[in-house]
Amino acid sequence: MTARIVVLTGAGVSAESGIRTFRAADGLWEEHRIEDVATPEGFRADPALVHRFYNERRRQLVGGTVEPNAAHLALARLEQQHPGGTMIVTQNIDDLHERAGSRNLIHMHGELLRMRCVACDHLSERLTDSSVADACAECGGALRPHVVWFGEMPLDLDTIYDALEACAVFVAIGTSGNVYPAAGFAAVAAQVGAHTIELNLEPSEVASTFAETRYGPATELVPRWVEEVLA
Ligand code: BJW
Ligand code: ZN
Repeated sequence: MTARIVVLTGAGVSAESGIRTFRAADGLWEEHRIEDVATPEGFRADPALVHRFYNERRRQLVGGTVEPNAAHLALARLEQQHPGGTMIVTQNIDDLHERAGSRNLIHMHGELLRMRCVACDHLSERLTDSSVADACAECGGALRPHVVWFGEMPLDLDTIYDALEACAVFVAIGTSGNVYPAAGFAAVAAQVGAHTIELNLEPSEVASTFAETRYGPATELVPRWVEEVLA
């Protein structure tokens, strides 16, 4: 079924679960240079550093200290109960949407709990620390986190643009609008006549491209908006 509601989520949807965002004053980019940990060049220069950066974040997911919050749960309920179809496109590499029950889900920037072979692209599940010594089970090649770094192509873009071009409602939740192509999705949806809504703690960089904006914590705004849609 074509998804008539497309939901784009960013780090803000997981913030209240205890996962740090990128660009806040206490965000991940305050402690790490983007060039070092989120580019293919950074990985080539110091793969051990990049493995450590993602290991720390993976431990948070696997250790059971973070749980889906009311926003993730409301979005899963929307998918189950909205007859028109819902697709979630998340920029997040955590697994909180699937743990909340969402199934029609695209991880456009990859997944922290998977590794990818640099030689043959084979994907494998990873729940423990990774290192430069790890080798692909298929071909013996080196493994890297299955995440999309700057300068790399985001995943499943054809499916995402098909959904954007057919949607009636586009909602962006907890994303700062700094990173493209995701920051341009609202403009694409508006172009085809969709109603566009931004739900965020504060106006994003692309707030002016939305028809409707609401500001506050995701755990309050998202359940309220889902109630309205399902009413
Ligand atoms: C709350 C809240 C609460 C807090 N409740 N809200 C010039 C123009 C246009 C594009 C480019 C350009 N120069 C370069 C580019 C392309 C580049 C790009 O966009 N660069 C910009 C910096 C300008 N993009 C790319 O390279 C992408 N690929 C691409 O374009 O491919 C095409 C191509 C490739 C090659 C050749 C030719 C074409 C790839 C981008 C990959 C991004 N990867 C990362 C890391 C992933 C792995 C990891 O997690 O480590 O993805 S970067 C990081 O940013 C991560 C995130 O998914 C992404 C977005 O961040 P997000 O989610 O918005 O988080 P924050 O922290 O920024 O914001 C949080 C928000 O939440 C805030 O607004 C808060 O207010 C809010 N919030 N608490 C509600 N409780
Ligand atoms: Zn391989």
